[in-house]
Amino acid sequence: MTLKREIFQYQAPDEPPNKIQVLDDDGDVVDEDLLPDLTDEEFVELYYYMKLTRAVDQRGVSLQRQGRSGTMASGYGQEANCATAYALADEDWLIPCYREFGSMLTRGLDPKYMFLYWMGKEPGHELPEELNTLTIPTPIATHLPHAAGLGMASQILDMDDRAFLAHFGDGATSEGDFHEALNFAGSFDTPNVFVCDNNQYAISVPIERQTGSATIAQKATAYGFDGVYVDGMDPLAVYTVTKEALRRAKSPDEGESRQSLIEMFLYRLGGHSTSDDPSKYRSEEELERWEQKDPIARLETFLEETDRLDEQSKTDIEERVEAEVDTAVEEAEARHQDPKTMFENVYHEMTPELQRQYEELSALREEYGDDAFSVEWGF
Ligand SMILES: Cc1ncc(C[n+]2csc(CCOP(=O)(O)OP(=O)(O)O)c2C)c(N)n1
Repeated sequence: MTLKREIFQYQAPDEPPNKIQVLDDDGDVVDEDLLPDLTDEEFVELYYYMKLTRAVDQRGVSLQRQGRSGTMASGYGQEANCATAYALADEDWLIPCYREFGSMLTRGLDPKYMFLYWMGKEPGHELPEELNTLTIPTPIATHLPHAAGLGMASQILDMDDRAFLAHFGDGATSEGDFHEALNFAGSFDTPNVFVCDNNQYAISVPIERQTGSATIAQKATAYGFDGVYVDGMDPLAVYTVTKEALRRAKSPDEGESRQSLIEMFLYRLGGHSTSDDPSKYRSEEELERWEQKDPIARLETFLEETDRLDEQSKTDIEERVEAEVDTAVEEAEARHQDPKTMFENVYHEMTPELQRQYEELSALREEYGDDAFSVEWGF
């Protein structure tokens, strides 16, 4: 049977909308209107944080390969998340995810916390309170209801001068927690900015198997707020859209939603984690295509072409970053963590099964020394 008139009013777009972009793949400005309003020093500072993030990332992978650290999820290629944190005010809150640790470093977190975290040492979770930054969650999307809850708490406490920005991957959008958080934020009108780092894969599952929507950004409509689709490997575009989303979160104009869903469309240039071999599910050609969009190279070209960065300052930043990473690794390695704590800190009292596991590990350590627990695990 065919109906006499069309009753479906909402139709899925066939094509993704245009991506918001300030820099093209070569680092040339393509949209002057959206160029961030930053000082020369601030532009270079953002670049410094991105370089620091990559250096921490590379060292993290190297330490894991040497058996000096556990599994880590590399953020190689995703360093433009530094730009979301760079747009935050001190009183705002960052609710990060494991791959977006660049945003945490940009918030002022000492890189030693990242190494402690990857080494499985507990202080890696005990972040300085004044950074208004939650610790890294491992379960996918569980931090999103926390972000919405923080937004609601700020309303109850009449703290309407702050926003709550959360990062998550495309895979997270298939979790109930994602829908619950965005639904909650839209219906309670909380000051939230949700940032999906859509790197197009959840481990080996491609984005086509994650959603039938043309974009993640368009999902915002269903929760009653606005979405924006941005080139996630263009740090200047990411900064501009985040700044705007934060303004709306704190004081939306008539007709604007307080919440935003930002989709950073990008690519992870490394593996899912140090346990992953992406060549099993991605082609060499695809990787090479996305390597041309490297966010650090693009910002670097922009800074050089606009006389904000020269060879000397580039070398200075590289040396500074290397020294900071050396110190951070040294401090993290020096921190002793008794493996017993992983059994002790689960429940108030160790259950009989945990007690049994603890005794087994103790016996192995007795026999083999600390090699007994240097095993590789994946997530
Ligand atoms: C609730 C839950 N289910 C499954 C996993 C296993 N897991 C770890 S990372 C990951 C993929 C997540 O993909 P995405 O959200 O796109 O983020 P990305 O890793 O690509 O940054 C999965 C399924 C988990 N950590 N938590």
